[in-house]
Amino acid sequence: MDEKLESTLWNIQQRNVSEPEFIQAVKEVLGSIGTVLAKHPKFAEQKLIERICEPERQVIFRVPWQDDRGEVHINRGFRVQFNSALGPFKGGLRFHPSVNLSIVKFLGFEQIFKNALTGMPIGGAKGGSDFDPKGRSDEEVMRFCQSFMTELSRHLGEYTDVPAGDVGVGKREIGFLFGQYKRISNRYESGVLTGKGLSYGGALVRTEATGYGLGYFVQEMLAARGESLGGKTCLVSGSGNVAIYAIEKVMQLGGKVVACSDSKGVVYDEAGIDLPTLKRIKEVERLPIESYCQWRKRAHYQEGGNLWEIKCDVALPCATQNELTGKDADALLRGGCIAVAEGANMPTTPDGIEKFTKARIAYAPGKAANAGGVATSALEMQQNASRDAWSFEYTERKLAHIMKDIHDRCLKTADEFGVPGNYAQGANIGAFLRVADAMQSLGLI
Ligand code: NDP
Ligand code: 2IT
Repeated sequence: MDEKLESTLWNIQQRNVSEPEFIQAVKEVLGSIGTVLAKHPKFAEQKLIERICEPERQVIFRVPWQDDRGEVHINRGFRVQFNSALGPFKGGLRFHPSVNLSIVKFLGFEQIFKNALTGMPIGGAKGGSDFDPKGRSDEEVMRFCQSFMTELSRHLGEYTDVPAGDVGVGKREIGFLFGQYKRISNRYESGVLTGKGLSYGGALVRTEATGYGLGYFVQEMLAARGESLGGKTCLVSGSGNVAIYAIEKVMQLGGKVVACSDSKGVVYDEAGIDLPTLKRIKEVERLPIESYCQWRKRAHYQEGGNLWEIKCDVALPCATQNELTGKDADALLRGGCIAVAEGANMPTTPDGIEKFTKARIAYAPGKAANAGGVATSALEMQQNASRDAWSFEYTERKLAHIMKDIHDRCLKTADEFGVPGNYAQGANIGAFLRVADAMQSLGLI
């Protein structure tokens, strides 16, 4: 990083001292744009970096709710509306006990660039709460969502800010949130949330979109190196929405996924993960991954195990931030891994990324590889705006096309800026250019 950028980063660090994840995300992006600033000195003169790194608006609020026994709980709600130069704020909501301002800001910051890469008219945002839905009844989750939306509703709108799901927020939560928004606003404003159920304005393929999009991205990455997914052994961390549909698409494309995980442990199934079993456990019964082995006797479960020590050709981290460290990267490279694509947001630590880059394997950052989720959210918004509903096949074709486009744009930009084959830099530069151009055109915003 050049001296000027170093000093900009230092200032951003001083202004956000207790936000390590946010600083990590900023540092990663700034590390890519030195050459852009050299080509476009106006961006630096107009303090574009400083402006992009400061959210347009941040809301933090109290969320009181009562559990089934009548006990009162108070959680903290967040919405960071980071950048609306390209379109209404757009990005998911995360319900997990680890949620804090640093995590919401890193996710919102990444979302600006991810959304720019999709080529669609959506700005960047993220929100959530430190509420833990695990072990809570449907009624408790509903009361929490209603209380959360009672405040959040003031800040939303189909032309203002459009949330969706993320960790701990799926169809059930989106249903409760939409129901409360509808009551408060007295409007059937379908486009205010995405990831909705099919009976009330949801779109086909949105459930599968992030994982499917990741599968398509990996296919493109391998094809660019004269390889394919056929016969490749793959690892997918996590076992939530992104992981499940990444496994499904990788298998459809000929790969074999032998292991997945959750926050408690790792399951290894040499014959390949059995999807109906995984879906029943995780989507219907909401059980820990350990129970997979009750149905698949030949599978092994290791509590607290490390997925990345299993030998593979392709690794897809789909759980959470910083889940794949430098040491894990060493283990993967030793095992012969040739491609890593991120389904989660920022799952690889900076030293992990450095190792993959040095080894010159194919490495795709989340903001490119997992953009299929938000891109399909934008397709849901299109359907809502035109009161239309597209078929699964038509929508999936659009998703595949979008992922190929993102892939090709990353490589083309990397070539143009003298870092051939570097998806991380190609993604950062391509996205930054789009956002910076829009911000410049809109005056001092
Ligand atoms: P889910 O809640 O459906 O699943 C999350 C999975 O990751 C679970 O297996 C969970 O295990 C595991 N996990 C979550 N937090 C942790 C943690 N702190 N430590 C270890 N394991 C953890 O979420 P999603 O599948 O939707 O999201 C997964 C990742 O993908 C996140 O990084 C998210 O930001 C990203 N993403 C999601 C998109 C979407 O459309 N949903 C779009 C793009 C990116 P357990 O059940 O034990 O907690
Ligand atoms: O990280 C992400 O891109 C998401 N959680 C999906 C956001 C969205 O608005 O669909």
